[in-house]
Amino acid sequence: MMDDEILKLLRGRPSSFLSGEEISHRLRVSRTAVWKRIRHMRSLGYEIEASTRSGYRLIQSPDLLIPSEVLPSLETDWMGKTIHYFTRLNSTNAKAYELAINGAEEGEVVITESQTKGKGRLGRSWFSPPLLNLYLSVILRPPLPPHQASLITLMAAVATAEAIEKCSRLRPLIKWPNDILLNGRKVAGLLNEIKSETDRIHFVILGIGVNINIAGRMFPKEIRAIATSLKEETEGKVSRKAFLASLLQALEKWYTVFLKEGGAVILKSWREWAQIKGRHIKMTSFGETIAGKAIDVDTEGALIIETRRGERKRVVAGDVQYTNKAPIAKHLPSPRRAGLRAARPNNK
Ligand code: BT5
Repeated sequence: MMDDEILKLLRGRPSSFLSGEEISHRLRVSRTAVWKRIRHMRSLGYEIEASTRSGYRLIQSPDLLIPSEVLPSLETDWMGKTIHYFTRLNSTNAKAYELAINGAEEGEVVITESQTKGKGRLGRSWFSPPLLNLYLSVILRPPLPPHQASLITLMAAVATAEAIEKCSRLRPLIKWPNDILLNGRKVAGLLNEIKSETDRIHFVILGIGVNINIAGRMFPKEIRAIATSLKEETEGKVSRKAFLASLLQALEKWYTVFLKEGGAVILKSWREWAQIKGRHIKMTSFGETIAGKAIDVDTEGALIIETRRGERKRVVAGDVQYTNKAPIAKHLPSPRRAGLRAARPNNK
């Protein structure tokens, strides 16, 4: 990608100008093409000084998720080492699926600055405005049978919760199966899609959306009361780059643990983040409404509910609503938060 290459050249000369002629020569494109890309990068928030005599100089980079911004701070061994970056896409999951069908490898990721058709589960949509949040899809090729695929969803939820805790110093709650809540509101959602045959997974697309720097008032009316962002909860801007690096690191760690040690370790951690045992819940699953007490998740990640009549039901998909209060979540010490926002209980 030309923008990336131009930035690499400019970064190599942090304190002096690089002439348009030299850039065009090195990249084998016209000087007009270089100028057009510089203009485009400025519109994305790059501060680039331009002088007719001396050329270009990079003054400051915005918090963009382009590979040359992200890769230097990424400490993973393989996860996210290839980033397919787009300023706009219909959906990162759709793009990653297409790439995986065409042979993309495990650990390749798709990132975009905005989605025009961000997907939620069951045909729902994911609100994905430009440049504020994270929209990510990871390609995985686990050597597992398809019935273990939902454990990958739980694994991804654990990794996302861990990255959120690290960057916000707040304790998120996982809501079965794939919502991550901060103070009772949804800060992230996961949508995993799988291609498999009877006894083998071909690939899993882990789709993760995290609200990072969006202000609460920018959410559409319908979700304003149920959605939140890291910025809203911590009252400070969060670096998307740093968050992405933490998330990819956590995903690599938990996926490796899962493949080496099996699902039990994932379930143990998931249970700690979800605190679901004993919660009273109401849910709809394939048109059926079920109310009762959550007993646990089983070894395949399905939710076991005991109805009021004492009947046990096993649910593999659906939307959970809690009807009693959550245990008080532990907050990590954060002086700013303790002073300003301690009043809102984590009660959804
Ligand atoms: C999810 O679905 O929570 C999965 C969301 C996955 C989004 C990522 S972004 C990268 C990747 N590429 C994609 O195309 N998708 C994935 P679900 O549980 O069905 O929740 C969807 C519901 O959450 C909607 O019906 C709204 O009520 C609400 N919602 C929509 N956008 C939201 C947002 N930005 N923040 C919080 N809630 C939202």
